[in-house]
Order: sequence, then structure tokens, then C-alpha cells
Amino acid sequence: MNKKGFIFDLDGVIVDTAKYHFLAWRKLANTIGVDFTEVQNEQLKGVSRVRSLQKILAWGKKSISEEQFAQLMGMKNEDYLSYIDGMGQDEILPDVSRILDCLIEKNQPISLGSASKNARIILEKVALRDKFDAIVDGNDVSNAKPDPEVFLMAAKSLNIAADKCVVFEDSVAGVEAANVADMISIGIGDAEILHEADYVFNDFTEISTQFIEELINKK
Ligand code: B16
Ligand code: MG
Repeated sequence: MNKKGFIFDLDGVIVDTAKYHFLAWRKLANTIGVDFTEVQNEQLKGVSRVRSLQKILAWGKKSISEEQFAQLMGMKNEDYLSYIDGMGQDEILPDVSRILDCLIEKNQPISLGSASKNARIILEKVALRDKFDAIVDGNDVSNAKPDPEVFLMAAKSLNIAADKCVVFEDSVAGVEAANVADMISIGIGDAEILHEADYVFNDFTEISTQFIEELINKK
């Protein structure tokens, strides 16, 4: 059987931690007198922690010392981790497990490709760690999405050529990264926001086994 490398983003694709990032960033921003909307939050999805805080500061036209920057990042992560702590298998997004099992059954290599430095903790929390052949996350890369580094590294870990990889992504930055890497990009979310993706589905319940088979057999 043909083989493709299947690369999954984490936040917003496997689990809905995007909502926790939003809550934690907004609370943090409010402590320095900055607020932002859910629409602006789209720009924080898939983006690294450092880049997220830079964007929030730019929105609020704030400039702070390096020391304060590090302190704020620490505060945000602590708050975010308090949400993560309560996570369990019930937070796996609908039909993610079905698709992972379908790929495993078809002997397709699977990697995580996440910007998050908390990715491993989250996968353990929701008991999905064993489904992945490789994990590439924010601790492994030096360039954040939309740079394709995280996905190229994932392809390499799976020993599959980049143009034989399929990426599931919920963020604009991630879809762009997958496209730059010459991979098949599958947006999970709003088709208007993710219009640059090769395919878009609202969630995994819309993805059929037949579609997965077509991807595997694609030239
Ligand atoms: P952390 P993904 C990304 O994860 C999130 O979408 C993004 O909002 C977050 O800022 C980034 O991880 C860094 O996360 O603070 O946990 O290191 O979507 O690439 O799985
Ligand atoms: Mg994401």
C-alpha cells in the first residue's frame, strides 16, 4: 500500500486548547491594560508564545522591558497550564481518534507538528501519545509557523518526502507553513478563514475513510 506522512497540528485540531490559549492570553493582556477580540485571536493561533506576546503588545501599543516580557510569558503559561491540568480524554475533538485509528490500521506514519512547548504534556493528558510515530513541537524548532520548519522536521522524522505529506491544521499560519513545505494542507475550521488550504472541513466528523484512502493513493 502507498504511504503518506500524516502530520497533525495539536491545538485546535486534536484538542480544543485554542480556547484555553485565548482565555489565558486575554487575562494576561488585561493585566497590562490591553484587550483584543476573538477575531484578532485568529492571528495568535499556531503562532509561538513569544510571537503571540509581541503581537498583543503591538495591538496595545505597549513597550516593556525584556525582564517584564519574560515574566508575562511565564504568567500566561502558568495560567494556561492550570486549564491543561484538568484535561482528559473527553477533550479529544470529535472523530480525531477514528481518523488516527484508521491511519494506523492502514499503516500510515503519523507525526505531531505543533508550535506548542506543552504538546507532550497535553498528549499524555488525553492518552494519545502512543498513536504517534514521531512528535515535533515548539521545543524542537527555532522558526515558528508560518515557517515550514516544524512540518519539514516531522516529515524527516517519519522518513517521508515533504511532498508526500498531509497536514491537518486549524490556523492560517499553519496552513501557510504546510503550503510552503509543498505538503497537502487540510484546514480544520472555517473555510473562509482557511481559504488557502487545499481542503477544508469543519471538523473530523466530515472526513470519510474514502477521503483518507484517496489521500493515501494520491500521486
Ligand atoms: P505554548 P499548535 C500553538 O499550538 C497554538 O496554536 C498557539 O496559540 C500557541 O501560542 C503555540 O502553540 C505555543 O504554545 O505556549 O503552549 O508553547 O496549534 O501549533 O499545536
Ligand atoms: Mg493549531
